[in-house]
Amino acid sequence: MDAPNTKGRKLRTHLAGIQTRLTVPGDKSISHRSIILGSIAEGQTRVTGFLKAEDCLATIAVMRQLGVEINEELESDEIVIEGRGWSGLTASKQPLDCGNSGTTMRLLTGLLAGQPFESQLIGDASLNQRPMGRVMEPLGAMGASLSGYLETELPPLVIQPVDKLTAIDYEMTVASAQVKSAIMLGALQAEGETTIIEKVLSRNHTEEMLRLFGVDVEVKRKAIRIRGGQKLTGQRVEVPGDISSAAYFLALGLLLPETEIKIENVGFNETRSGILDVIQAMGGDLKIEPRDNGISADLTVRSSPLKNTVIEGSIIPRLIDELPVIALMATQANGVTMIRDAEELKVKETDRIQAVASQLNAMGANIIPTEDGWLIRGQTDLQAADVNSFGDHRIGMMLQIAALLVKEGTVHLADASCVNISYPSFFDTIESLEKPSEGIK
Ligand code: SPQ
Repeated sequence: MDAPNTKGRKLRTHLAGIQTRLTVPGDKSISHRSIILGSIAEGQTRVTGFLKAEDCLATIAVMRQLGVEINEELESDEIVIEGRGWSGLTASKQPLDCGNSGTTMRLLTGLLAGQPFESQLIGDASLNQRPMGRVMEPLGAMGASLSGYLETELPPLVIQPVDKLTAIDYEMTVASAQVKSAIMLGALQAEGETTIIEKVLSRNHTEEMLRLFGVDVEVKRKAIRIRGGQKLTGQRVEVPGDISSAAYFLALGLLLPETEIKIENVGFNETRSGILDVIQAMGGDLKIEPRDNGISADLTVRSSPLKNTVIEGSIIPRLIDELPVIALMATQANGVTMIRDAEELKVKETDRIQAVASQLNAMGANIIPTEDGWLIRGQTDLQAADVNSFGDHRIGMMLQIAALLVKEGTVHLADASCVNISYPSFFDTIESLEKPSEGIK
């Protein structure tokens, strides 16, 4: 495992009055899945718009270790995967390093549970603290042989081959797309038909992409049915911009005075668009222009006085990764915002409930962390401070947006290079923001 990359950075501060348009890099969830599904498909898969960031590059490296040929076409900016089918993967002599990526480790656990060789999955210090029991339990019920570090449910994980996997009926205990996806990848290698019942819907990229690759997945309300033994066929995958990356610029456009920001070609999927509902509930000026491709939209935001809101219940999985920057928006709104039912934030790359509260409070915010969210007092003046991302890309990027609201002094971010996990060009885009004379055409 590589040593963590912990470079600090003096953040850009005090920005006002910008009119700009930009694009954000490809969707992280779809990029991971394009590599994993392309690898087990028969034939070639070509991916455009792939996110070349540390998490997705970890998925590529792992699939290469399992014998898959994955090439970058420099001229066309495509990733080309020579699919090996379900039976074409080969054992890796070395452990499979998932880096910082929960998606890589959990989806790979589902895939490797049905393979006829032993695998070891390792990760960095953050990933080693993230719960894997949530995938070990349902896959174990299918007959998979999985063990965690020293009999815990934490990584590293060892996956032993078994004679066969058997279909299960499973009611999800957490709203998690990673768990749901791991079960689906196991189910496709199992005898019989697996049923997954979701209490609260989580992002549905795996269901949608399995269908694209020719798999019959039945989704009726909260029940997913999937038969074992189905093959995947190589496809073309177009990855739209990541709404989780766009979220930082949506917040910026709303919070900065005299500002308009248009973000083009952002992935538009009902299971991921909770932040847009929240912006509207807070009275934000947001224009959504869906594109003809049916998968993305152009989003335009303008400076707005925001009002407080309550965020809870079934919307939480639809905006879980955006909650740190939504919390920042709430520090500038009128009144107290309450966010609850978000206890999953405690088991992300860091404890995001504590990280958001401690770092924004260090900048002058008034946030009370709770067991499952925050109480956030609005209209607080943010001031310069030394802050820390704790190695969590979403905390680091949120703090940079907060710094742009600071009028005086220096904001230093420890562990700034973690933005490379999902958005390597983030600080370049921040540096390029300026006030053009003509505005958006
Ligand atoms: O991959 P990882 O590390 O879990 O990344 C995060 C993120 O903030 O980028 C969470 F920390 O996103 C998850 C997301 O929270 C990506 C994901 C997916 O692609 O399936 C699903 C969500 O996690 P979960 O546990 O709710 O399924």
